[in-house]
Amino acid sequence: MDSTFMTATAHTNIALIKYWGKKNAFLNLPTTSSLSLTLDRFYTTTSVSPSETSTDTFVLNEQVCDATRVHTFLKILRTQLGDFPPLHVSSDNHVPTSAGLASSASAFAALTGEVVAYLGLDLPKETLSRLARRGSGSASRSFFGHFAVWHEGVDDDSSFAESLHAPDMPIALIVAEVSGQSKKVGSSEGMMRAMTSPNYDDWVKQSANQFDDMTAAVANADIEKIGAIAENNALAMHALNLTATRQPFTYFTDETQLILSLIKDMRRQGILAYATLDAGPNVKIVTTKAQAPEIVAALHDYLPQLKLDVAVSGPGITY
Ligand code: 2P0
Repeated sequence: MDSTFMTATAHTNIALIKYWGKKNAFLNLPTTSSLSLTLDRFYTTTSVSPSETSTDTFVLNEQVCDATRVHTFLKILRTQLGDFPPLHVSSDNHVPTSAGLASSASAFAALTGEVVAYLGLDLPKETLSRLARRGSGSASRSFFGHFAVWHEGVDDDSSFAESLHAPDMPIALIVAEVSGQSKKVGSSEGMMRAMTSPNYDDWVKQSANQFDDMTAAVANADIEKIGAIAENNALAMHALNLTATRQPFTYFTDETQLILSLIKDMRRQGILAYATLDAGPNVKIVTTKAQAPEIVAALHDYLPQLKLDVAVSGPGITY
């Protein structure tokens, strides 16, 4: 074990082509491949050391937690990496829990990278992504800077993420924090309900086409096209929630709808602004670094209480 690897830092990511459904819940194999942008502003730092007790212990933002998901995940890592003694895990989330950004992506990526480094193992990021996937699907994409793809795969070995090796581009993502409330339907539950929509199979097919179109748009650094495809993909995902045959639901609030219509108005005025939404009511706006201040100002005029953050492309995991 190499205790000189003290801390791993992983950034969160926003899916531009979404993961919204599992074909194998035990292995966390998704029904679609997904594609994401890693963000600079939001990240998790994690360090591990030997536990002072006979069990794994976990401290998050300096508070002791009984995080079942972390304990379960450490058991999975022991089956995959070989047994290791109980660990003390200390994490700090620099992802405001109220920002509507999945802290589970950066959290499980940082934890995976840190444990593997602590054990003195040198594994490629693709292998780390496979391991992290078992903790939280979106974590598989958080090892890579800029753009990443997670290939759905057909089994544990073939479902992993890798860098998209995209050109640099002046893309920005504005996070509009609509609600500080915790999610009313968790992601795993939301996905299960969405899969009962009669439109689900069509969405899977459409997503595969959009994945190819998005890959081309990213290679061409075509931010307008990236935004347009991302918005379409996200709205189709949220339509599945509404049309679920078992417990249909929506994450949207009136304020979400208002922001979506303001974004449309901005587009009519020639501003590059497209929305994407995850498992909550907050809206993330794909735009350019140059146009972000104008969009922030316009939203602030309409909704002075709305909390707005501008993020740009972030790095992969660091130690
Ligand atoms: C995504 N989301 O691709 C999608 C879009 C939210 C909406 O991945 O069940 O916390 O732990 O694998 O990764 C959020 O779900 O779900 C998510 P689990 P996760 O980013």
